[in-house]
Amino acid sequence: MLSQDPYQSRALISPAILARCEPVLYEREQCPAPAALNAAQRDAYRENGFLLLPELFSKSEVAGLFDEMQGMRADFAAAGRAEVIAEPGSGEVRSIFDVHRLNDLFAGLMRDPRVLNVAREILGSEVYIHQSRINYKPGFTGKEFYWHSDFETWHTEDGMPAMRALSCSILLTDNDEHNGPLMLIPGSHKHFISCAGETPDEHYKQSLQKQECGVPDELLLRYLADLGGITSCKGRAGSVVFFDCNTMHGSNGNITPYPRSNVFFVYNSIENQLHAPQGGLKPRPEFIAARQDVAALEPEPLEIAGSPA
Ligand code: 6CS
Ligand code: FE
Repeated sequence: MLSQDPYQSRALISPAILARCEPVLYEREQCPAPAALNAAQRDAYRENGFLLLPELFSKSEVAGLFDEMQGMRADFAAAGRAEVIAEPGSGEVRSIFDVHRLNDLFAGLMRDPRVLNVAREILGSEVYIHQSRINYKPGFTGKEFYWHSDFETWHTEDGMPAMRALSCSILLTDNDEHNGPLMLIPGSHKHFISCAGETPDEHYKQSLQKQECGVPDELLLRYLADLGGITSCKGRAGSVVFFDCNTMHGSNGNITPYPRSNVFFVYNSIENQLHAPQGGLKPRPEFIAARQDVAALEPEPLEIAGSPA
């Protein structure tokens, strides 16, 4: 029976490439926030599916965020909390989820107008946080994040209806060509790659360490890369990468001595709140996919003790 779902995945016999149904970026008239991007930046985001804003946050702001991130890693790893995901093998901290609810400084960061108003403009609506996390990618032991579309997971496993969400990655350390920067495929956001395979129960317990289900077929990935190439998002700490929920991305392992640590806020349109997951899957935990206390975020400038406003 043909499904009404335009983004059916992990249900068909073979992988497929499907059309995107939603706009990438909404018209400025729909935007509730003051204009945050110029015309060239809007065009680049619409065309590529991502945009790098260099050094949006100052060195002193980044120093405060970096110290907070280090403190969280020590405290949370010791406490054995579910939000902490360990690297396979070494047991080093790979990610901490839900940082916008677990830490006041990161709660303030996701409301800062320098990032919140960009999300409101691109998504053309009020927004809330679907998911937040720090990916530590520690030196020597930081493992890769294999190629994937976040939306393929968020639609299939979280019931996110439409492509009206984006990730904001704030670099807390320098991301250079050696230590595993985010790699994105320009233009890939325009095509939905339907994946083969079936979602295992409690898949997140494995996928957040090493994703093997819900990853693109190699031939289709090659097709997207031949079309758009591969861009490594390198930048100094304090820089910010905004990328569409469906832009194909991944990152290599980090064997350099230098960590590649980024905090990610996933802004979802308030019009795009989660439904039930596809195929009767059990909803993922609240720390991975927010369903409770959803409310439009109000911009509030970040205040970090000791750093000039
Ligand atoms: O499953 C998720 O929601 C997470 N997995 C990946 C590989 N990227 C997005 C998100 O952090
Ligand atoms: Fe991702």
